[in-house]
Formats: sequence, C-alpha cells, structure tokens
Amino acid sequence: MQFEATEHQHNRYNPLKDEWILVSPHRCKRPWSGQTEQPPEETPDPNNPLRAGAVRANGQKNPPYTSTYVFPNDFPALLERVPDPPASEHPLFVSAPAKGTCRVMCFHPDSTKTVPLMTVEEILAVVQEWISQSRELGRRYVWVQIFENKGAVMGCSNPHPHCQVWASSFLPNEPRVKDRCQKEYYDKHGKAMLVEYLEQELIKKERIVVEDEHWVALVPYWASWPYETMLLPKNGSPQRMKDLDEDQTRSLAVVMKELNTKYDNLFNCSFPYSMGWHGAPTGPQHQAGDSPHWLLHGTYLPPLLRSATIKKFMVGYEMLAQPQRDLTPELAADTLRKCHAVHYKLR
Ligand code: H2U
Repeated sequence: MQFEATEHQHNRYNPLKDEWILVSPHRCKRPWSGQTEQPPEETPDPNNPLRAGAVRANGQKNPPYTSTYVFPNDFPALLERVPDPPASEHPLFVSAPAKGTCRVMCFHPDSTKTVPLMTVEEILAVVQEWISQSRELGRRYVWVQIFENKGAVMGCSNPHPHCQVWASSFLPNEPRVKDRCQKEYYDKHGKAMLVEYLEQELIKKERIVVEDEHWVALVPYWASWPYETMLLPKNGSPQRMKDLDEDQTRSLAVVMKELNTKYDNLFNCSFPYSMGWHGAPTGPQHQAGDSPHWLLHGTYLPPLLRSATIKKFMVGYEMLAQPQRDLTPELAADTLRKCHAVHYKLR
C-alpha cells in the first residue's frame, strides 16, 4: 500500500516548538458537510465597560473615543512594583521575579464591529496601535504579548472588539521555545526558519488561504487546531512588529479583513479564536536587527471543528500525549480558501 497523506495517519513535526502532531485523516473521510446551524448571537451588553463613555469596574469613565482606545487593565495579572521572591534553595522549588503591565485595547467604539465587519482603515488603526504599543512597551520589557480572545467559547468576557497587551520582565514559555528552535535552525542552516518555510509554502501552494504582495495567511503544515492559520510577512524579514513599513502595515489590515471574513463565512458565525503576535524579544538588551533567526508572525488558534457550535477539545490524548487532528491542514486551507470573500452579514 502506498502512503497517502489524505488517507493514512502520520506524525508531523512542528519545528517552531519542537513538537509532533498526530494527523489521522482516515477518521474524517467525508469532507466538511456544510452544516451551519446558528449559534446564539453574542449581543453586546449596552452597559459593557469597554464601550466609549462607559464607566469601568474601577469607577473610571472611558472617553468618547472614536477609533482605538487603550487603558490599563483594571485586574492586571502583572504589576510593575512588587517584591522579588527569595533566592531558590532547592532545584525543585525554583521561583523567579515576574514584573510587568497589562493593558486592554478596544478596536472600535461600536461593540458590534468585529474585525471582518470593520473597514480596512479601521483595521489599519488597530495594526498601527499594535505597533505603537509594542514599540513603547518593548523599550522596557523583554516580551510584549499582544493577544485577542474572541468569543465566549474562548472565555472572552466581552463581545466588544478588543485585545489585550501584556508586557513582562521575563520571556514566557511559548516565545522562549520558539526563540530556541529558530536560533538552532539559523545556526545550522544560516537562514531564518520561517523565511525558508514561507518560501517553500509559496512554491507548494497547498496550504495558502489568503495572499497579497506583502502577507500570506496559511494553515501551517504542523497546525494543531482544525482551522489554525499563521500570518507571515513576505518581504524584508521583519523581526518585530515595529519593523513593519507602511505598505506592510496597510496590507496586513487588508489580509486580516479577508482572512476574518472567510473565518466568519466558514460556519456563518462570528468565528471564535485566540490570536496573537510573536516576534523577536525586546527590552534594553535588544537592538533592531539583532535577531536574524526570528520572523515576525501572527497566529490564529480557532477551536471550531465542524460547525458554529461543535468545537475541538484539546483533552485526553492531547493533554497527556500530543496534539491530534483528523482534518488535514491541506483540506482545512482548501475549505477556508473557498469561503466567500464577502461577509455573510454584508451580502
Ligand atoms: P477578555 O479579553 O478575556 O474578554 O478580557 C477583557 C479584559 O478587560 C479582562 O482582562 C478587563 C478584564 O480584566 N476589564 C477591565 O480592565 N475593566 C473593566 O471594567 C472590565 C474588564
């Protein structure tokens, strides 16, 4: 019997995280059936605290903002001024200092305007604010994590379009592993892993969902979530968000709108996900261009599997062994690529 990636189970290697993913395509021989039952619409609370002019939990009033609006998280997981833990006395009981700051960033004054329903200009304002936040906080902190939790299924507390920015004095696990893996690849091959990866993907054209002159949105070869995608810049190898030029910034807004439109059209719902950005570490120890092993990239991690209400659970085998998926990344990319380019609410 000849091996067929669309038929036969196999492991795929994720070189960014030094992890394996089990792909079991024989479990879903039938392609996606087009099931689109309606999920409950997430109607924004008219008194939601992220709205322009709303009074937040700490009693402060938001200004009547008209574009993006950033404020300090009223319940921050990281504070700037706290005492350090004592030196560890045993190698199995190690603690380390953790300092930082947490901010909330509203994308738009209108609570119903999610990214795919925003104009390119409005999304551009979001991207510009991301660049400005990472530039400012990156002067002081080694890591600035921009992330968006979207949808109740992802634990998002508020449907108002927003993301969070957590800056920390330490390199968290995910970027620490990605830094190590990309460095090892660069030292061995003399080329950034993701630059080489994107070149290969552009030749193979099997997993691309959206593409323009400056950006590619693709389902990574090693994706764990059913419709996971990665946003990769084509030109200039930007290492950090602040390295993006004007054309790349605008193009990112266009590609984000197209990708998010396809996501919403996949199951006719406001597509839930966690997304965020990873680039070279920052802080006073780092200078522009000092991390040629890094390529800035965005990651979308959506949980939905078969419909607006049927999600993939990363439980049992995933928690105790390794991630497993039925749908191949190629089929996921093909299905997303074929989704309508105009949002279902705007047709
Ligand atoms: P989600 O992105 O997970 O929905 O979280 C929204 C954040 O907004 C959450 O971290 C903050 C919460 O602490 N928040 C405030 O800072 N002030 C408020 O009045 C409400 C929510």
